[in-house]
Amino acid sequence: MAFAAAGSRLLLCARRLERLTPVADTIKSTYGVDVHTFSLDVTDPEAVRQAFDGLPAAWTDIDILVNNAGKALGKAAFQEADLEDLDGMLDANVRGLIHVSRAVIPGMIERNAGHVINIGSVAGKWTYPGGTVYCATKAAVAAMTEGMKMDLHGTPIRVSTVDPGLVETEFSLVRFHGDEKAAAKVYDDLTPLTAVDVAEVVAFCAGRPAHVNINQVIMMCTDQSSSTMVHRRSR
Ligand code: 8X3
Repeated sequence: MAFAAAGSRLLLCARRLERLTPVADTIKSTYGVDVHTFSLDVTDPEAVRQAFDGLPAAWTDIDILVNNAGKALGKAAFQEADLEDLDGMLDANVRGLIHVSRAVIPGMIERNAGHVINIGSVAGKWTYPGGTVYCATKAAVAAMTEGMKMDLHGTPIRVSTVDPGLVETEFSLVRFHGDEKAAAKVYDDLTPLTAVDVAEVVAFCAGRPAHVNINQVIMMCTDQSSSTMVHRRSR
């Protein structure tokens, strides 16, 4: 919505089109911008290739790529964690970002314009117990952001990472495999960031003049000071 408010046309993709379509309709009717949606599972490299190869002609020139797909699965100690969970995080957070970026960046190079904005996490900066592989995937996002900027050195393509701390979304519900109580506890007694808080910063990065590359933004709610330091008001 932050991009639509600034007048951008939006190419939106997600696994669940039935969740995305109403969002697209709201954006169109509120901001009057064009929106094109398609369903995509970024963990499927062939689907990523086909989706971007098959975009309608009017939608092939992508100026800004926001790599937002990602998840945490489980919070067990590394030696006890479900291997499927660990692989699932690698697939979405690392391989997904690689495949989507590789599908989009060549067009940016051809057009001599573009901005890749990766959504990392404070988990990439501070590892925490039970988050070993999730934190590793987000450290990988930080490394890929740094490396992409270097590999694109000399082009006008910008590369940024926005690294939030606690944001109240479905993130924890997914992490705890649908356990609503466990998910609610994460945000209990504090004021977390919202998706809008993060979107506004992403749009701010994209809205800087062409000669300004914001490399990294670390953002946390005021009640959080590191991955493991969280102030719960009544405790
Ligand atoms: C989300 C932040 O602290 O739950 O990436 O890992 S945290």
